[in-house]
Amino acid sequence: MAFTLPALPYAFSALEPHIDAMTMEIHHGKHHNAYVTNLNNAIAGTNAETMSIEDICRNISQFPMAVRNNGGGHYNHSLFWSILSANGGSPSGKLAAAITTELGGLDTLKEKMNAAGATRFGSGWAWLIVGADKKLAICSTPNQDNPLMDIAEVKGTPVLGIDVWEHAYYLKYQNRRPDYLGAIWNVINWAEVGKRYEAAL
Ligand code: MN3
Repeated sequence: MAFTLPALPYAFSALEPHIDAMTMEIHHGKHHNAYVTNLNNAIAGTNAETMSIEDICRNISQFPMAVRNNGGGHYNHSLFWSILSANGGSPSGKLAAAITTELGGLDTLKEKMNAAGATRFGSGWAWLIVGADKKLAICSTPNQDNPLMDIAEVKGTPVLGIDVWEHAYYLKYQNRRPDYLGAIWNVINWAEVGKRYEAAL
């Protein structure tokens, strides 16, 4: 059972002007597709072929680096496409309440995630997670690691992830990662983040 590239739930141009269509097309069709292909090659003939991508991540220390890099790449990007939307609205319900009580509000959440993304040296991800204590927390990971992985410094269930690899923003923002991080909040799918939050509780 091979992993497959999930279809984007919107057009490449849907997130304009915040994320440009060419970046989306290359990011999804080339970068994510390569992670899927390389993951399938890396797990061919191993017990990972029958595992979910989440379970592979949770046990990643048992696998070679190719599975860590490409399995993380597949999980991270599948989540990333789902938490973006042209009309993302704002946090509501239990998620909105937790953002207020556990993080000090949405503005603080954005500031902390932007700082986590901006200070991640090289390539990686900024994350909003639900920790083992069921509380929201913010962290970042290098490369294609994620907080599900047993090797992660800060562990938890990701509910929102922001890709800070240059391939996610360079065509439009060049070296200005903070500008990309500022703009992405216009296209966060808060209903999906809320759904992931409640599932993680
Ligand atoms: Mn990427």
